[in-house]
Amino acid sequence: MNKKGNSILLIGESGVGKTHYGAQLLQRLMKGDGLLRMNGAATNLEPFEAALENLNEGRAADHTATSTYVDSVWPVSGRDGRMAELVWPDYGGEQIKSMISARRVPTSWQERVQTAEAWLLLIRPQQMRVSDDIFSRSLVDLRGKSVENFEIEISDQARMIELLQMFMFVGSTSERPLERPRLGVLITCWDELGFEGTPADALNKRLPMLGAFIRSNWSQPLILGLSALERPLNAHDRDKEYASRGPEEFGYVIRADGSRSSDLTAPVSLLLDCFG
Ligand SMILES: Nc1nc2c(ncn2[C@@H]2O[C@H](COP(=O)(O)OP(=O)(O)OP(=O)(O)O)[C@@H](O)[C@H]2O)c(=O)[nH]1
Ligand SMILES: [Mg+2]
Repeated sequence: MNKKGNSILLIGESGVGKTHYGAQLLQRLMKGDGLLRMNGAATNLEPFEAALENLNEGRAADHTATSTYVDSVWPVSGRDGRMAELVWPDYGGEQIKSMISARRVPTSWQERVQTAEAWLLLIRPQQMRVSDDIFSRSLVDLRGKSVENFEIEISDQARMIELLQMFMFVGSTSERPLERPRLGVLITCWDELGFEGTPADALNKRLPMLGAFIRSNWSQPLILGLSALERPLNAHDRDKEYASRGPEEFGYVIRADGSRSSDLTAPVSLLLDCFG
């Protein structure tokens, strides 16, 4: 068992669903009916247990404090009995935002980038702004606009690309297309997208520049959809049906071919080579 080999660098800005996925994943690992199951004592479960308490009552969990960074260590085994120690983090997503704006990767993050076996990028298209340009609006519509009215800022797609490039630099990845670290892209909150098709189609349609960047830099990116909750929950009002059926009855993954699976452990199992 090699810790270095099995840590996943979870990359996601605030509000993409890191904590809710972590909580649901932890519960599925404990239940043990998916591709991966918990096999031993896990540590540092507090952030996920707190989120699960809320989900059990049919409520959404809180936003994670900006400065938090917790590595939870989960001993897992696959169907064939192979074991691994999965390092699953929870952190305040603003850390990602500040790395992009400061163009600086703190030492603690440099180490995570360099030692991770795989990177898992969580993206929630509904919260990414896609600005108007000549591809989304005709020139006639854009012509009348005064330049002074525009606040010049880098688009959300470009920010994510910037971040990946910073991590690629820090991780000294020089060969192209990249095989290592493996890259997984999870399109989160799939239920709110209302998209029929494969996750790769969704990425290319909603965020074409980011999709093109990923395709041209990684040889085999794994692009999946995820709805950790299956429906929107509120932090204050209880969803009684959710509470009575239990959060374990909810949540799904959209596989690369567009089919749906209730096994929330599948993305991790597919990403980690030791289960491949
Ligand atoms: N509709 C829907 N909403 C979801 C899903 N997963 C999470 N959410 C909502 O998305 C919001 C953000 O989820 P979090 O898990 O707290 O996001 P986070 O990435 O941990 O954010 P920070 O802690 O701020 O970094 C919450 O209000 C959740 O209710 C989902 O599968 N479907
Ligand atoms: Mg969180």
